[in-house]
Amino acid sequence: MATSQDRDAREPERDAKRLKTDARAAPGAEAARESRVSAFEPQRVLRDSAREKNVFIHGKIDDQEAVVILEKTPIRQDTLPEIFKTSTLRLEMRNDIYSTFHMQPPSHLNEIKTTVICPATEKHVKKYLHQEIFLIEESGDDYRNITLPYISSQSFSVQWVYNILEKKAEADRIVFEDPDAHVGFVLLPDFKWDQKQLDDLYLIAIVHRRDLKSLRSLTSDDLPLLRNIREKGLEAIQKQYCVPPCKLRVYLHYQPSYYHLHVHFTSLDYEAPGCGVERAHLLSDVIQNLEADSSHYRHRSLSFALRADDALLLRFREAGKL
Ligand code: M7G
Repeated sequence: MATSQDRDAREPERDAKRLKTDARAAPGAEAARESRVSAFEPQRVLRDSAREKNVFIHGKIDDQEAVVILEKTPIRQDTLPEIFKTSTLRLEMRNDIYSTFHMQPPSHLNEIKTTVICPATEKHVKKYLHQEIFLIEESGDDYRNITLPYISSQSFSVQWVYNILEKKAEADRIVFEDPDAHVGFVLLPDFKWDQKQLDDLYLIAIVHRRDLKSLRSLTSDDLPLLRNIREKGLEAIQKQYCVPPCKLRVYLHYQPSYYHLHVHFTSLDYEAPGCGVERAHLLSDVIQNLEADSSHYRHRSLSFALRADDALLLRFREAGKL
């Protein structure tokens, strides 16, 4: 049973939760109108998961290609009293000590997180389509000869990143900024996180420098930048959300989807998509590797998984590397 001391210790965390929740409350009708979600005409399900309780749908909004992602969000502890008090219940079955119900909470406790990408490119549609995956082992030379020419011509636009750095979008969501041109970055909630509970906390730190595409771009010259992100990012998250560094997984993706250097901060309790060993590189390991060898990421082989329909996979195949 929780003591009053336990409760006091948890209060800042709860306050952080509540604070964010209240700040994020927006008039639903207005938000829907802005993104024209109600005009979405679904055409096919790209992927769905009963376990993750999400579905990725390809369709159209006013004749424009669109991808819409629907996701049921975790149940917040601070809403439990209200859920039990205000929901309607219908008994499904009862047997001995066991019973199951259909519970219908009021609509504000029953939201579906909705992400809209419109206009969506063919690459977006492919990103979310369920596909067989293959592991690639990319040497430093493979990066320079195969991957770099490909990503220079084919990668997703990073306009959304520039909009954040230039405060043209999501400015009100920034949790912390170090404006320094060399070691500075912007820390804000990833759009996968609705900020309603800390269980699936997910923030990204986006560097101000525009010359760093990915892990492969890094040398020991970038250590001050990486150390700064680790130190100030962790400090800002502790301050804002009362989540200590030992509860966070801090990493870079290789390959990323967006080739502008950024670092992921996710709750250790949350198995974030892309936190597996074939994609996530812990920031602390990256720092140590660069401390030991400035050109570690220039030469070392890096493994990652690619989907069957990924054009980069085709290039590796054509080069006889698969
Ligand atoms: P990534 O490693 O390049 O690729 O990470 P991934 O999307 O395959 O993981 C980019 C991160 O930025 C992801 O965690 C995305 O969810 C997040 N992200 C992408 N977009 C387009 C936005 C956006 O517009 N705003 C915010 N806040 N996050 C985004």
